[in-house]
Order: sequence, then structure tokens, then C-alpha cells
Amino acid sequence: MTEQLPPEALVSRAAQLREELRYHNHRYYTLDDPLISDAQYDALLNELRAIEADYPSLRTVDSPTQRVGSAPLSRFPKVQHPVPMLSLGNAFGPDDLNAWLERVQKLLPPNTPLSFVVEPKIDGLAVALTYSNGVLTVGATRGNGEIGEDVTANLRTVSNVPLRIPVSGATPPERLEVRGEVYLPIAAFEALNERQAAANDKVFANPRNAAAGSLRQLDSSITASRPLRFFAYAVGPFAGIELTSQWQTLQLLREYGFAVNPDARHFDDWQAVLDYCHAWMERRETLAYEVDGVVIKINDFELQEQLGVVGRDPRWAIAYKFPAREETTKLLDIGVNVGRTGKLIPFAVMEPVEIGGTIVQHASLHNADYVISRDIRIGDTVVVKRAGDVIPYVVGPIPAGRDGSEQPWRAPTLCPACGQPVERLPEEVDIYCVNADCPAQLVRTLEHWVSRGAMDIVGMGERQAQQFVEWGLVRTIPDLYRLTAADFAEREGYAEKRVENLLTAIAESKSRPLERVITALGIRGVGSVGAVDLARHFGSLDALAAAGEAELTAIEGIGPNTARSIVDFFATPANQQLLADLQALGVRSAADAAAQPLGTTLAGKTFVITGTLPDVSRDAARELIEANGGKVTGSVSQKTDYLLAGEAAGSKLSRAQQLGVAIIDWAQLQALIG
Ligand code: JCF
Repeated sequence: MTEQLPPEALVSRAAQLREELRYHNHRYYTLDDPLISDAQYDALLNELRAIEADYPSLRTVDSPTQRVGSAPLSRFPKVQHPVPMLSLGNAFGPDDLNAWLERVQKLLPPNTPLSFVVEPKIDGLAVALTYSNGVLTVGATRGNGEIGEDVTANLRTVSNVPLRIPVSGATPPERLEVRGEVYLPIAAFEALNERQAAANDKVFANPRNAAAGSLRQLDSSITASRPLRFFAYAVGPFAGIELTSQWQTLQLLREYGFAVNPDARHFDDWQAVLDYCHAWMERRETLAYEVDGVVIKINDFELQEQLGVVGRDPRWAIAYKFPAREETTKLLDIGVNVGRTGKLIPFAVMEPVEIGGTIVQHASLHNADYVISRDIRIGDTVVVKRAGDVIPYVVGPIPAGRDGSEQPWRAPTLCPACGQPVERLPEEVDIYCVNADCPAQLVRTLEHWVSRGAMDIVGMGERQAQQFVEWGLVRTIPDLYRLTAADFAEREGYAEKRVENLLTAIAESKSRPLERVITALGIRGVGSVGAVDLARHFGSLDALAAAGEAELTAIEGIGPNTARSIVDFFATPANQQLLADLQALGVRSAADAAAQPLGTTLAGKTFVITGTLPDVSRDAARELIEANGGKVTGSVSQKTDYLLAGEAAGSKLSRAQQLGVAIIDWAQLQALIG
């Protein structure tokens, strides 16, 4: 078959892609300092692959599509891998996985029985450890798969890399090369970045880069100071042992003393493989380390041999890649919000970017210190992360992407809302507006007061809170209960009927149960769960206000900091005035009958609620549990009887699984109550 001459435009596009890919490849693999996200890199690579597939004559021997990885730095001795270290082809959904299985089946005799080994794909860097008569002699990075770097001294510092095998002391194999992934746990990555930022050192974009940067230190004492870990997942050349399958290999490696991923599974059934892959999409959040997909391998080594390898990708294995949770984009501006307590919170305004199916254009910058210590500048290309149910946040800048036009940010010295000077307490990373009359604080306080978990005033939200403060209608919370229809005369968007509904909703909120009033007060450390404990214990605001720290800390769930902040709250004259005004206006301050249990079906049972429930809010679920005599707490422990789990449940779910706590859904809860 003769190929048509490729159009000029494609010839030059292919050349351009190759050059860009080579550049980014070098930054990523050799310098551990990528300029673009993995997803962006993959998009470029896929575009080039597509062009080369249509016009094979454009496929040069040195095209990045023909080789994964890059040349090692010259500073470490090079190591030739006796058997090349493979990479993995990618699948991005069940269709890709099914297509892979079909290809495998086509290449094998009809009806060959297949079994699969599935394991989470660790986002670290691949290494090969050579053991001669049981002693670790050489440790090398993967490099380009053919030639890696000798980082033996550094690998020896990785605490769970065995220096001698087997652990049992039994006779070692004559020769064994163990392959696996070196990684940095997420908590260690975050702690490392904190330290790096504090020391004005480079902040790593992700745990993978941090692991690579740590392993490729010429000074191995630096490597030793980073808590790297290793998971073994394959073997290279070996002599003196017999291995016939991937599953058997994992068992042997574990016996020898290697860490093998506890979540590796062996399945005969393809549907079980697909289900397991799917389950990992959510479970990935629960691990202490970063996982970017799932690896699926044909178990039997003979079948692996028959299937063979194309380029660097084995036909007998595939990586099912999860949607990326990290992207790079441009930081357009840094805004500052004023919180309910007056805390100034910087946030990033960015060029919109899609992360895991959601368009993100705002992200947290945590606090002023974070922005300054990481030297995040307006105009920078930044790494943004969106994981699980946390608010997207900026991980850090990519300084190499700067062109000089970026503007360093300075922490505000005046409150952006009221213009009064801000304060910073020594030893604290946060800046506060301490003006008690700051309108932004009032808006936030009001917003919180009317919110669903607090006084639940329907028809009021952020916008109304903003307007009422702006129009001077509300200067304190009690003002809310002094509003009349006349206040809204002639105001756009406030027709007669709407005002009537709003005033009714405000009036109705006066009889909310005590725990909601306590929640609404917004005492630092007291959330809706703590408020229930306090309401149960004290029965009235007056009793709570009179409590001392000792009595408060004796209540389960109330720690010393919260106890202190409760006492401080009620000791503050402005708050005493607030409570007196509310009482005078008819906001109830005694325990409501509804707060007492209606039923006792759940008496003595402790629940934790997590995830998104169908049709009901978590607050409503909590009220239902409490109305039936049950107790709801915030975290899973030995004492938890049930975890009520909804969609996208995260770490609480895995903790409950670990502790063997019964996990129920909304329908099961209703069934329990009857
Ligand atoms: O966890 C991994 N990152 C991982 C990478 C696991 C594996 O079983 C792999 C791999 C890369 C290549 N297996 C191959 C063949």
C-alpha cells in the first residue's frame, strides 16, 4: 500500500510537535520540572501519534512516539538494563479496556483461558533493583527504558527497600532484578513543600516530581531525609528461581520482604476487572499516596511471551488512567475575601481550565503567607489541584514559565472591604481585619446566620446579605428581625409578595431549635455537630453562657480550644448585647421540644454521616437520626456504630472499612427506623 504524500502543513506540524515534546520530555524526565501538565503533554503526544498513523513516512526513528523517557543526566553513572524496562499503553475508559481485551484475544488461540492481575498504578518513578545472591548490588532508575542511572546509594536510603533478601534468611536466589515504583506519600510531599517554601527553595508540582527530585540527589543524605517508599510490582532477569505468573511473582516478592501493593487482585472474570477499575476512581482519594490509574496484566507469563511487546509497551498489560486532577493554567489575579471572623483569605482568579470534568477558574491560596513563601506571582503559570471534595487550590508556580511580566503579590495592609488597617498576630499565618463594623464581616456573619445548617431562612443567601448590608438595612443580626415591608419599598427585585414571604421566613426562624441558634452564632470551633452536643447538655443559651471551661471540656466532642472560644464568646460585651437583643426580639433561647428525641429506635447508637445523600441534606439526615434517639459525631472511631454513606464518600468510608464499622445507605437508615 502506498501512502499519499503528506500535506506541507502536517509535515511542519509534526516537526513542531516533535520539538515541543522533546523539550517537555526533558523538563519532565530529566529536570523533574515540567512546564505543562501530564494531560497537556499527552494531548501533544496523541496529536503526533495520529499524524504518524496517517502518514508513516513522517515517523522518524527519534520521534518521541518511538521512545518514552529521556536521556539520563551525565552526572550519575549510566546503567544498561539487561532487559528493557517497559512502559504501559493507556486506556481512558471501559471502551478502551474492552478494545485491549479484544486485541489480546485475537492474538491468542481461540478460547484461551485468561486471568488478570490488577493493581493501583502508583504515580512515582520506576526503578530496578538488582540482587546478587540476595544482596542489593545495583539500583537504577528506568531512564529511557534501555539506559538508566545508577542511584544505588540513594535507593539504599529508601526505608522499605530490602538491602538483603529474603527477609526470612532462607537461601536467596542467585540473581534477581526487582522492579517497582519509588514514591513519596502525599503527607510527606506536602510537608516537604512547606519546608521548601519556608527555606525559599523550589516547591514541587506533585509527589511524583518530588520523589524523582529526591531520588536523583547527588548527595544521598538528602535522599535519606525524604521519606520515600517503594512498591515492587515486577521482576527483570532472574536465575535460580522459577516464576510462571504475575500473581505468583507478587507473592514471592512479598515473601522476600518487598512491599507489594495490598490492593493487587487476581481475577478470572473480566467484568470483575472492570468493576475493580471503576471502584478505584473513588477509592484513590482514600490512599496515603498518589494513584493515577490501575494497571491490568495478563497473569500467565507464557501468554505474556506470546503476546509480546510493541515499542516499549507490552501487549499483555495496560494502564487504565484516571482523569487528571491537576492542571496548569495562568494566574490572572489574586483576590482577597474577608471571612466571618475577619480573616483575609487570598484566592486565585485563573484562566478557566478543565480538571477532572469541571471547569475551574477560582482556587484557594490558603493564606497570605502561602502566596508569599511560594512566591506566587500574578501572571504566573500555576499548578492547580482539585482532589475529592476539597476546594481546588494552587499548588505553586512554575517559575521557568516566566517572561518577566509577572507581578509579585503583596499582602494587603488595609482590609479590602472597609479600608481599615489589618492585623497580623505573631506566629500566625493569617491576617485579620479587626474592625468590628467591617461590612464584609457582617455580610459573612449574616450569610452564615441565614444558611441552611443554621437558622435556615428561605429566600436569603449571599446576594440578599450583601444587599441588606449595602442598603444599610442590617447593621447587626438583630436588625434582621426588625425589618419591615417599608424597608423594601421601591427596591428592585423585592416585589410585595416576595417581601411578604421573606419576612414570614425571618419570623419563623425565631423558633428554630436551640442547636441551630448555637450553630448560627458562629462560635469558633462549634459546628453543627458540636452545637447539638451543647444544646443537649445545657438546654438553654443562658446555661451555656454560664458554663466554665471545665464543664465544657467534660462534654464529649468539645476540646480545650473550643471550650476557651465558647467562654470568650459569651464574655464579650458585644455578644452579650447581641444575645439580649435577640431575646428581646423573640428569638427563642430555650431547648425546643423538637430537639428532644421523638423515638428511641436508635438510642445508644452513634452515627457518622459522609458523602452526598440522595434527596436529603446531611443536616436533615442528622435531625432524623437524633429525632430517633441516635447520636451523630464528626469522625469515625471504634465507638461508631454506623457510617451513613452517600455518593463520593471519601476517607471516612475507608476508615469505617478499616475499623469494620457497619456502612449503611439512606434507604437502610430509613429501614432501621422503620
Ligand atoms: O504502579 C505502577 N506505576 C506500575 C507501573 C505498575 C506496574 O505493574 C507496571 C508499571 C509499568 C510497567 N508494570 C509495567 C510493565
